[in-house]
Amino acid sequence: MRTELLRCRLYGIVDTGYTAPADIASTTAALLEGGVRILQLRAKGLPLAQVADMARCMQPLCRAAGALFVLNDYPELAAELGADAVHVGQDAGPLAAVRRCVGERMLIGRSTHSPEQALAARAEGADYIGFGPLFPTGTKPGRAAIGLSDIAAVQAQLGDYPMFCIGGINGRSLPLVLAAGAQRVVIVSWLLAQRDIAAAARCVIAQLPH
Ligand code: TZP
Repeated sequence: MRTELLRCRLYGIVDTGYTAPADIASTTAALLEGGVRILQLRAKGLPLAQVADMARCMQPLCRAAGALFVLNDYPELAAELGADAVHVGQDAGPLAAVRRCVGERMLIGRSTHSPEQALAARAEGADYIGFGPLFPTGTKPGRAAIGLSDIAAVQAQLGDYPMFCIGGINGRSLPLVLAAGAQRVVIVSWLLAQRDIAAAARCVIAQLPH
């Protein structure tokens, strides 16, 4: 699973802030068709039973496409479902507790918002990190943008370790993010807003390092 993770350059998120429950399957399918190989369900503030239903809709589609399925925020549910990865924020407490909950096999991702948090997350045992938000974004309101200036130095310190730059990335800002040293990106709202999500994902992937 860790080898598959290393191959992932574009990380997609099906976020219920943008995708209606009825569209979960078609949006998932479009992202997978576009070549996304790691896909997260992010369902903030919804009842757990509904999150579980959505996860059960996405997970088999990801599996059939050979993509990693990531659940945001709910380690116990991720363990119950046998998700490939669980993604947690800074507020989730020590990663050792998350690891105990999900077992040795599952990947753990952690959101980080500074170089210090990025290095700490790896030291604590995260299999990958999100790093951002680079730009202000309505997907994470109230979280200050960290800009592009630390990307290259942090990625250099992390070597091959998967760091996914995130936050306000779109077709226009992507070249700036890549020029700043990003090797992997997460794009949420911009991708989900595209009329042809698969084509947009393909176009992004073609610009990323191979
Ligand atoms: N964590 C940091 S920024 C962000 C998350 C979940 C949201 C990114 O979404 P968008 O729509 O690509 O800015």
